[in-house]
Amino acid sequence: MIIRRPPDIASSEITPEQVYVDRRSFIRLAAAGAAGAAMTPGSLSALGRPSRGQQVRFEDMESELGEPVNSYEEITTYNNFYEFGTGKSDPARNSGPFKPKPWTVTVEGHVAKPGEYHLEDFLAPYKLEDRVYRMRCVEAWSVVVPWRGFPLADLVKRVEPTGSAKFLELTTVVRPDEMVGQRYRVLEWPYLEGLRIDEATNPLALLVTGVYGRDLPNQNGAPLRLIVPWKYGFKGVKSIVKIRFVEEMPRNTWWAMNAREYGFFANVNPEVSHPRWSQAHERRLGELRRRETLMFNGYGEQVAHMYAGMDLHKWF
Ligand SMILES: Nc1nc2c(c(=O)[nH]1)N[C@H]1C(S)=C(S)[C@@H](COP(=O)(O)O)O[C@H]1N2
Ligand SMILES: [Mo]
Repeated sequence: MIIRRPPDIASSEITPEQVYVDRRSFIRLAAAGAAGAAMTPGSLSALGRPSRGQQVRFEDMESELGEPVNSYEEITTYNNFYEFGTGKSDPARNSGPFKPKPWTVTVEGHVAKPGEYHLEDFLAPYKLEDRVYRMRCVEAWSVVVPWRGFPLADLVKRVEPTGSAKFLELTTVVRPDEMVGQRYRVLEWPYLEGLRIDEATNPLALLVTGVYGRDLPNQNGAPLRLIVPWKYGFKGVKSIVKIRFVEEMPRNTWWAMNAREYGFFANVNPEVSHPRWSQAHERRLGELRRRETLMFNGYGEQVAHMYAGMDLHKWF
């Protein structure tokens, strides 16, 4: 039997999605309704971007590379979230009983201002933005998503890391009663992920609370998840309960599981194959053709400098 929790907003309100677009948002209109269609890859030029106060439908947005967003349906029915099962449709099917409210987030470790917060208090200082990001899964599929969230950098700044804080470790909740996949040891629970502190403060790294202008559905990591668009999708840890500032590189889940196949950095790199398949191409959800995978998922301009001098074949 399929048990699904009703969404936060009635489905009658979902289409068309309206959003009050802010100038800081990394979103732009599709050529159809926009002023200019020519965009240089990766540029954040204002050309073709909506002006402040303009009402925009999420369906009409594009990524920086001019790719249309995937549908809400695609984004919320084809997921990886092993806490709810290993199949792509398992998270949507099995996450109904999960309760993302109330929620507590703990910030601890090498920071001047640690704390334990109700989610509402945790989020209060930050301004949410809508940003269209491409996501590339290590399994060679990709999806373009209008996420809603705020830069992880804003949080890092706020909690005042000490000199010993070299990495962040972010941890998913453990609730086998509500997360049927956690009753099996397919992975070590809790799922955890890590970023180096410079990666965590890169303006692209986003703490996400919503998609398509709505609260995250359970299958996408309600109520709080990470999105690091230049890295493989598994870095985007879902349903976060703890953010710890540490001195040592955290042993993230997939690396701990299989160090030969998954590394700590997990930067999207078409030149470094996974041991069992090439990473040179990808299939966008909703398309049949193969697309070429771009270095750093197309975000090189904003992130390549962080890895200058590193051997990316060794640090994959
Ligand atoms: N806690 C947790 N977070 C997770 C996963 C998971 O299994 N458990 N899967 C990861 C993988 S492999 C991917 S590709 C993305 C998928 O995010 P999406 O379902 O929103 O597209 O979530 C990541 N975050
Ligand atoms: Mo993934």
